[in-house]
Amino acid sequence: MAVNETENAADAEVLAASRRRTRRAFVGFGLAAAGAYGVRSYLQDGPQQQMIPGLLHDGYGANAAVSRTVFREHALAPTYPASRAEALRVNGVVGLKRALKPDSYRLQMVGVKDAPAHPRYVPDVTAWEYAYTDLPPDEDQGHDTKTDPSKASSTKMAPEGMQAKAEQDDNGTGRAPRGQEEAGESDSTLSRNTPGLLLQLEDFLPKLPRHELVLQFKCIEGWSQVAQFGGVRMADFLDLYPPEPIEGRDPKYVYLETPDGDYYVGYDLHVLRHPQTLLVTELAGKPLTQEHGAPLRLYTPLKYGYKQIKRIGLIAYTNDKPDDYWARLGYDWYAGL
Ligand SMILES: Nc1nc2c(c(=O)[nH]1)N[C@H]1C(S)=C(S)[C@@H](COP(=O)(O)O)O[C@H]1N2
Ligand SMILES: [Mo]
Repeated sequence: MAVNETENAADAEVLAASRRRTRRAFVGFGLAAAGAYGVRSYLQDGPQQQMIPGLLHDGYGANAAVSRTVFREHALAPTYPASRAEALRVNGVVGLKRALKPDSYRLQMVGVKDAPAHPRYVPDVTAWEYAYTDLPPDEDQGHDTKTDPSKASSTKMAPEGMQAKAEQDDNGTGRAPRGQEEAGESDSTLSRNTPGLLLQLEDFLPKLPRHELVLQFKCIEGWSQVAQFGGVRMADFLDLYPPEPIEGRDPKYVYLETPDGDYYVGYDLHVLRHPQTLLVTELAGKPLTQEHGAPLRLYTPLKYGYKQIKRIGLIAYTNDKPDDYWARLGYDWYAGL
């Protein structure tokens, strides 16, 4: 495939640059060298030499300095031939427990430069109401009375109590409460009357080059799979909607959240600008399913699975280190590989 070939050429170039950089980094950061070696060989030796996830995690997973030094915007994770791609398992459905009605999808964007001049500007992005169905739209919604609710797929319905609670208790904000799962409400969730853009997929997908990447997906629980992701580069998307500078500079972070606010992650802006960080719309050449994060999820080979947020409802630039679902539950915020 043409895109892949171009990408491989680009990969070779960037890899060469990253080797030079990494060598320089070793001179400057002698202390980090022991830790960086493993990451470096994983990056450069590619698929033949695969790291054991547990080892990566224990050794350097929590070391933000190493992950910043080695990755920056330049080093690339190995890519694989499409024939190596596996059927990615579904893991984690926080924020996905009801099926989103595709027509009601909007991407909230906050902190964008000159937002008020944009045709998709709204004075309060939080006022947008997402609509849900009990069944994924690709499933038969006929009256099948034989369906055993205890065997229902996790996309079908929130537990009854949860939904009832969501309707009553809106804290006077006029919208459903956020953070209905184990980690609770995010400290970074938007307050009412936050202005920004309300984007539809058609606003940006046709404007951005598409990319297919076959990369390794690693969950901190110890499993990894090679999967084929299709979508657009996050870097290209962010260039289309650049940040309003804060004190003359780019903001440091980006906060992302599911439409219901139940799952959320924080990223360093430079990680999202990495050329292999994708806004994913397809998995294994097919549109994402709801459980894999339709219509839009994130994938970056720089981070563990728990940073790969599915069903993105909000992308917000910020200078405050954003809250993060699994960081609240004790995992490392950086989750670096
Ligand atoms: N919205 C949302 N995104 C999520 C999660 C989740 O529970 N909810 N789980 C994360 C974890 S821990 C992993 S390993 C990956 C799994 O992605 P997959 O189900 O597409 O394999 O999604 C990540 N993104
Ligand atoms: Mo995970």
